[in-house]
Amino acid sequence: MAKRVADLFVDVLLEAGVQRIYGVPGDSLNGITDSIRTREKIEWIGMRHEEAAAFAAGAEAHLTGKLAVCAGSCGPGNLHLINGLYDCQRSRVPVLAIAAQVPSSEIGSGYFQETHPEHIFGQCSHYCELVSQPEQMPRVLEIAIQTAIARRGVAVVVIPGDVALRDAVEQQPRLRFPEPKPTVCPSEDELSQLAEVLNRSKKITILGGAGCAGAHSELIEFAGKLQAPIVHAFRGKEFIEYDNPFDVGMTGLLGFSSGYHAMMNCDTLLMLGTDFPYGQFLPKEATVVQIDVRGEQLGRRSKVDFGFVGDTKTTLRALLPRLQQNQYEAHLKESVEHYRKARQGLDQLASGDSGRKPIHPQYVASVINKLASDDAIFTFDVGTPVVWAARYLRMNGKRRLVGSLTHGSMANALPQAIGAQTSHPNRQVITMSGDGGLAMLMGELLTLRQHNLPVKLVVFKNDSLAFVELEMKASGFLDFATTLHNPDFSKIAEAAGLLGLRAETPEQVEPAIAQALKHDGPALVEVLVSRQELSMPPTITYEQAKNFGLFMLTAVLNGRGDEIIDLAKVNLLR
Ligand SMILES: Cc1cc2nc3c(=O)[nH]c(=O)nc-3n(C[C@H](O)[C@H](O)[C@H](O)COP(=O)(O)OP(=O)(O)OC[C@H]3O[C@@H](n4cnc5c(N)ncnc54)[C@H](O)[C@@H]3O)c2cc1C
Ligand SMILES: Cc1ncc(C[n+]2csc(CCOP(=O)(O)OP(=O)(O)O)c2C)c(N)n1
Ligand SMILES: [Mg+2]
Repeated sequence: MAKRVADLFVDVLLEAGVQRIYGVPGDSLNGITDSIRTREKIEWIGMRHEEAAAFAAGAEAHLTGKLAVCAGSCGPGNLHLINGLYDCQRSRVPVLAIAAQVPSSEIGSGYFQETHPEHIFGQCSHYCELVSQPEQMPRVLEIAIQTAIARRGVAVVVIPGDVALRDAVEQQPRLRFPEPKPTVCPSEDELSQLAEVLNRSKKITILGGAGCAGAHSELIEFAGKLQAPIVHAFRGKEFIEYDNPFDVGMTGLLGFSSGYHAMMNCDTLLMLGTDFPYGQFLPKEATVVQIDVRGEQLGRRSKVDFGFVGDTKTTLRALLPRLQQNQYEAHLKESVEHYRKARQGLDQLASGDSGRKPIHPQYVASVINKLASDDAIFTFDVGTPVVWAARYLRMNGKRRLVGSLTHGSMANALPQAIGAQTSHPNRQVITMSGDGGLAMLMGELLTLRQHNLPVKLVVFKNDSLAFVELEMKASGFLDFATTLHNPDFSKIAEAAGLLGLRAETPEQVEPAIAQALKHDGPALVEVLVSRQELSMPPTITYEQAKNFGLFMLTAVLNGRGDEIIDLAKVNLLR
């Protein structure tokens, strides 16, 4: 039998090392799904919603660094991919989306289910092209894959069902898919300039992000030479926080006061591989030096006095021999001491021994952190679980974090856990799910059972969209539209074939989570946590809140009344 375009399509995916496709089938995808049916080395992972398929592929790509694939049928099928694909694109993970299209002869007629995926996905991809005739294959697919890998992001191939079923013209994939791994270093002149700036600074703070991945030892040596506290942006947490005597926590709305102060009190801020988006938390007066592998990132978030294109590891290696040992210790010492105190304060909030309801979510997070394995993969919903993950999950270089941190979409945790568990069958995968987030893509509980994925879900059940409620309060709005009338999620889990458990009091939390983690299969623990955990400090009036603006929100998120005073002082006494 002649090879069909769909077969050639799957040949190319195999050549690119793709092991699975997350998706929902449909008539227009039949050529491709039928070709996968006959292959041993590539698997179809059926999901219940295409958005979840895109999130799952994104998590796989984040964790492996390699291309992952999702697919949707024509019209509504691939339209459902969009939110997950935006997340993948914003997080810079290599994902290929296969968007099937209506029959080629009908395009432009307003046919049943017709949409124009080239326009729809244009905004959330680096490459998005229609295969309108067999002669374009495999080239279009090969370019798509190479683009996703090289530019780290989304590529979309749109293919009408009938084109996939036609005879292939080319018979073999032509390309291999080299992943570019160049070392990028600033020039000799730039390195000298950089060394000169750093050598003459006393109070240096490093803000490191996800671009520091793989450069841990260089970063630590570098900070030691500069006596520089290291603040991390959230996506850098998993790569920076562990085995790090210079760590002073995160900054930003959810950050620690120590991270904030270390940035505000420095005279030179060195931004390394970060796209930390909140300009309000960047110092205005300090000299700002930024190093990023992408030139277009320089100066995006703050003024830069010196900007250099380089990858973190290569640049730091080249720079280290040019640096003198900074003799000024006070800035580092003060920042580390501040961090120790801030950490202590947060740990105190994570108590669960009162025996009284409601349960503090901080306690739940600290139990997850304590009981999780050394190489657990954590996913966490956008909502207050983001706060608890940032503050209570301790990294060690093996544990991994997956969130929707740049796109900031709800309902990410469960589908990302599916991608994590499918691609890492021997690792423990734990979600920190919001009750709002879980309900949004709850159908994916069925995917866990269907594919026997032993994901453990911990649901922070606060019967509200608590994060939004908090933002409303902090901005002086009356909270509205945030109450959730929830079912018993443990019973829903049971009905879906998972182990379902419930913790109503603090002493039930640890046994329930421990039991779920031991369970040989998927499990869900619903924990009834307090709704208004991060409440407004009572001594602050609305008028004051207005004046403090963002600082107020930070203090509220911190959950400790004393912090507002601290931040107010910094703000007002300048
Ligand atoms: C509800 C909510 C609240 C949040 N609150 C906070 C908060 O309080 N604090 C916070 O920090 N974040 C917070 N975030 C996350 C925030 O939105 C950003 O996603 C995050 O701060 C970005 O982290 P990053 O800079 O490490 O990663 P990215 O945004 O991914 O940036 C990485 C940078 O590194 C560069 N890079 C990549 N590889 C290399 C390399 N090898 N060498 C050099 N450069 C490289 C990239 O070009 C990019 O510029 C929140 C998110 C949500 C959803
Ligand atoms: C898809 C989507 N819709 C709406 C929002 C706005 N939003 C951010 S957090 C949040 C509440 C999340 O609620 P839940 O999952 O219950 O977590 P909680 O904050 O209550 O812990 C909402 C509605 C969003 N980020 N993404
Ligand atoms: Mg909630």
